Amino acid sequence: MLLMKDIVRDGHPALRNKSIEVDLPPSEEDVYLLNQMMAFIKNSQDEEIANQYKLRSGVGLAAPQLGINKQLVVIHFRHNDKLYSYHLINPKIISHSVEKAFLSGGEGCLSVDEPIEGLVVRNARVTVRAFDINGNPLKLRFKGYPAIVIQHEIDHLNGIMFYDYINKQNPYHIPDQAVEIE
Ligand code: K3U
Ligand code: NI
Repeated sequence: MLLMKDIVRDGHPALRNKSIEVDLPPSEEDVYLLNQMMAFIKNSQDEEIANQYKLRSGVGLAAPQLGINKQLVVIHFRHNDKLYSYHLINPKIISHSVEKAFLSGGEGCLSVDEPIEGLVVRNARVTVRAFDINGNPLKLRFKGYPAIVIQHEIDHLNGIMFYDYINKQNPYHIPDQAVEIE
């Protein structure tokens, strides 16, 4: 079972490296890792388990956050009555909207222990190509909050942290026509 001690923190080189593509079909080792990552996220959302093991709650996890530079991501959350639960191999954003969006409360990260103030402006809609845990191709469209989450996770595969996007002069600067997500 993965625990918070397995999550590498800001400053670890794996969070700044570019991750390598995973061979398809995925190896047993990569399937095991994806399943462990999903179990961690589900456990982190279970109040009893999270309290028992002192897990911070998360909606997604990328392999670099375990110190492993492979293109593997899981997301698991409900939004507007729809379940977004995916094991993703080699996910890529293949197109995105011109419109931008940001979470009004900013973003957090399981690899960053302290809250960081400021707005993280991202694409409002993205289309992602990836492979599922069986090696089958997927094409997924995300908008609003799910689009923010998947961009945060794919950024981890490219060595990008959410705070890289925060405007240094004015952390709460809102670009023209960026949509606020509550
Ligand atoms: O956003 C978080 C959350 C947790 C429980 C309920 C609702 C929201 C926690 S932070 C989080 O899930 C990160 C996970 C990370 F760092 F491992 F990738 C993902 C994330 C946070 C905020 C915006 C987008 C993505
Ligand atoms: Ni993160």
